[in-house]
Amino acid sequence: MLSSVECDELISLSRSRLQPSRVVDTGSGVDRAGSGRTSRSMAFRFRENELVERIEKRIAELTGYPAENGECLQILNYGLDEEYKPHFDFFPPHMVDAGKGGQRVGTFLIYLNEVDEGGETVFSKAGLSIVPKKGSAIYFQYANEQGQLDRLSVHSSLPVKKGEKWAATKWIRERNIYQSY
Ligand code: PD2
Ligand code: ZN
Repeated sequence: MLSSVECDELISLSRSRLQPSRVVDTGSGVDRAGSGRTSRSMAFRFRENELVERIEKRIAELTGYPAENGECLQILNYGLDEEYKPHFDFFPPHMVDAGKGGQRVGTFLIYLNEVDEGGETVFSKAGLSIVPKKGSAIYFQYANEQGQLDRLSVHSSLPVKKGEKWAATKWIRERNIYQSY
């Protein structure tokens, strides 16, 4: 998906902008620093620079969804023992903001480095475990056109046991996010 140089460039552009990751509290709808996610992250603005725009175009070509359906590209950095506990990427249906692209339908996750130990992405119900490989990506969808959500998509990032982990995520919505209705 990405060359080694592109991976390194994403890491160096994001490093100084990392913040503790936040999760949306599915009970209150409040965005908060969450216990299930101990990584640090940042988001590039849509088409922020030439590299980000090129990656956004590539994701659009591969998924068939227009780049405008993609949320801003997020960079995740997990240090030792940091993880992302099991979760769904889609929103609880009552929290979907219909004016801003609607529900999430798929996730495009790119690995930016190789982790010395740990850091696998695990789909426990689907029986899949993916070892991060620099420049490679996974893509999974969890919503169909009837708005049905696939609970087999529950997934996590296992704790990093040696080294660190870098990844880039593009969450894809059912509609354009950047145009208002
Ligand atoms: O970094 C990962 O492997 C991971 C695992 C689960 C990323 C996400 N979810 C995500 O970005 O949603
Ligand atoms: Zn996820």
